[in-house]
Amino acid sequence: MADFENIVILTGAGLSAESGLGTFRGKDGLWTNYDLNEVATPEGFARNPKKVHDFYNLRRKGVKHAQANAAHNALAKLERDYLGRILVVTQNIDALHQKAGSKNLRHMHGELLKALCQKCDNRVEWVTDLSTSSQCPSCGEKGCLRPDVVWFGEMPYHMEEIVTALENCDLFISIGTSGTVYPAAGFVEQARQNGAHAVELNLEPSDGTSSFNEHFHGPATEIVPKYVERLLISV
Ligand code: BJW
Repeated sequence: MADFENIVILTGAGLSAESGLGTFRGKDGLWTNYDLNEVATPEGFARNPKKVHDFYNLRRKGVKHAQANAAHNALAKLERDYLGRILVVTQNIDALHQKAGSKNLRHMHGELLKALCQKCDNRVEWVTDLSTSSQCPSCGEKGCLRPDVVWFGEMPYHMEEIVTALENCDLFISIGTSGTVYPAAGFVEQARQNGAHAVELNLEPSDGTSSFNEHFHGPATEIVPKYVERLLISV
């Protein structure tokens, strides 16, 4: 019998930082170099779709070539070897959890290697550049595709399922996220209200650090494999 039966793991940009993908906040963060109102809101996209496509086309190239790191691999191993149920909820739009082998995974902020058609609502795999004249493979309409990512003011994906998982988990682990963006920033409180033990694994204390029962600070590639080993030994 495992110590914890239902584990929810929330991941953020810090998990992929050591795979060469940038984080959002802080000195070298994406939001230091780009205005999020211009590139990460539906209003910004309506004003200047080319600018938004250029921003995501550049990041798509990086994501296509990035490799999973020791932290992604450790989480995939946990899912394979742990006796309890593991759900990974990621805010990241990269594909590194899949590359590492995670299966029970929800992308709450969408996926960069997919496009969403604003005409027919279908999602399609998309690994090349998007432009204002790209054609939807589902409905054939031109100029209606956008990156399949969740911008500010939009409802994140899978919320019903995530809230149910938070209500039922007995361990909540947050990895590599600053805890500044809602609703993800509120997950720790939701989990704790239902009795879960909460653990923060991050380079530094996050904005919501006082909500957690335990903290481990350091690079994800060091602290995540160690914490996973601890969980696996306790089985
Ligand atoms: C390492 C490391 C290493 C570094 N090892 N660690 C006022 C109050 C409350 C809410 C709102 C408000 N005003 C507006 C809102 C809502 C808004 C919001 O939260 N705004 C805040 C800024 C205040 N939220 C929304 O609009 C969301 N939708 C919504 O709320 O819908 C309504 C709703 C109602 C009720 C229920 C449910 C919904 C949508 C948010 C969409 C966010 N989109 C983005 C862009 C996605 C596409 C893209 O990638 O471009 O998502 S923004 C960006 O931030 C991205 C990320 O997923 C998200 C979180 O960032 P993350 O992952 O935490 O990264 P960082 O950079 O912030 O932190 C990295 C951390 O890692 C740091 O702590 C480092 O120290 C650490 N680190 N290297 C370990 N090696």
